[in-house]
Amino acid sequence: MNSITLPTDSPLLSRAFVFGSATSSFQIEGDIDNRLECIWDKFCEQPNAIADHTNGAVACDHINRWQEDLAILEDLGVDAYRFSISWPRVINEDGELNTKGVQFYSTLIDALNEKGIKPFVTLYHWDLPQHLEEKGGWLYRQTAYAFENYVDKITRALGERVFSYATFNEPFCSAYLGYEIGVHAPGRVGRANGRTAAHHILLAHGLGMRVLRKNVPNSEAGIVLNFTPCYPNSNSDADLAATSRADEYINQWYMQPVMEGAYPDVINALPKEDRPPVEDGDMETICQPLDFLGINFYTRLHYSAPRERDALFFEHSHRGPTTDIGWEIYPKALYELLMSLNNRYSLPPIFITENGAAMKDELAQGEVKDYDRIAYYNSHLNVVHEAVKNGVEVSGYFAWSLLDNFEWAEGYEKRFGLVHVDFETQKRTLKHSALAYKALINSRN
Ligand code: IFM
Repeated sequence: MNSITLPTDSPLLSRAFVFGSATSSFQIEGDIDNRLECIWDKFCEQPNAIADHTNGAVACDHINRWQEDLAILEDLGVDAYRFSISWPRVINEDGELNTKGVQFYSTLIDALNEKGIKPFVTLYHWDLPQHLEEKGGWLYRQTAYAFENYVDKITRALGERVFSYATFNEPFCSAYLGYEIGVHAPGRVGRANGRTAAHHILLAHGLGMRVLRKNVPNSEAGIVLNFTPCYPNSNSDADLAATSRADEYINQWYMQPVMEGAYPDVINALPKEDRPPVEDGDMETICQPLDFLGINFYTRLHYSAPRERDALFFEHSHRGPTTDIGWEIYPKALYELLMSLNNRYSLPPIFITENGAAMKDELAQGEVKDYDRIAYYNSHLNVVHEAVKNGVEVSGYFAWSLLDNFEWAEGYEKRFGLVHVDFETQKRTLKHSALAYKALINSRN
């Protein structure tokens, strides 16, 4: 497939629908000498933490090449660019602003606005300053207040030139992958750790939302959650019950507190010592009205009854067909997710803040004919169209990612970009998926 095609009367083709692309600071920036160390710098030093033993020292060298990257965004014709601010680049150890770091984002934001590209900023995309980790990181309640200070300082500096602020990207990944199973930075393990980290991140979200309302009332404010819809491996009662526990533990654990100020019932299945350290007033702080909910979607998973004592469920490996990172391609799960969230919650407008695929790309004669990635985008955008037709308010879609970049524990081997990056030369090459995305964007009236 070499094009992305939506029905001609699709609401996604109205100019009001935002098409964009997304990146994050650690994954693209490089230039680590001009910022504080973050937990990912440290994690990359651990033997075997990263599949190809790389790190973020150079990444896409975006700090030096941002103008070239901006020109690519302009060429694609996107309405918006979603990127994250590196907390360790803009706040010094004493909690005050690093003016050089702020200047970088300030210039980028002005340049985006000049070109009519809306800046969508994520305040935390996993790069916690290492000095805060050394005090306990997200296991330490005070980190939520350090985040509040960071949000206060950076929003005073950047102000309402930013169209949209998201407090966090994928709290699940920071808390569960980083503090519960240890496959992401900072590499800690244990259920109590995971639940504690999640709670402090959610608290930080609530504190951050209050600051956003005060400092930048005319910018949009919200959060980005990732969802991996859970499907039962069979229709047995035991598998169905385990699947619902998995959904509560993986997905609703973040959604329900943010939307309704309560943890899901699965919390009662945890021993007391593994439950999050909720203090009076925390749940009210976490549950702030949102201007938007960002949804990141890539795949689904299957579950059955637990096979070990103390486990809540058993997670199966991905079924085929899969992308190069091994995740099942199943667009219907995105449709079902959007419909089920819309039925269950009173939702603000949704942005699909990430969706995309790592594929085995081949650069040959200056071209990457990634028709498999185009098919992925096509099928997922078409289910978003279906959900909108069926009453879900989706306001925009961001392709993950603009550039091939540092894919966390996978290093540089898994490529998600619309744009191919040669990490030796830093040459950027638009893949055929970028051309298809551009054609879709330009086909609007
Ligand atoms: O690359 C990541 C991104 O940082 C967060 N969401 C998922 C992407 C693909 O794994």
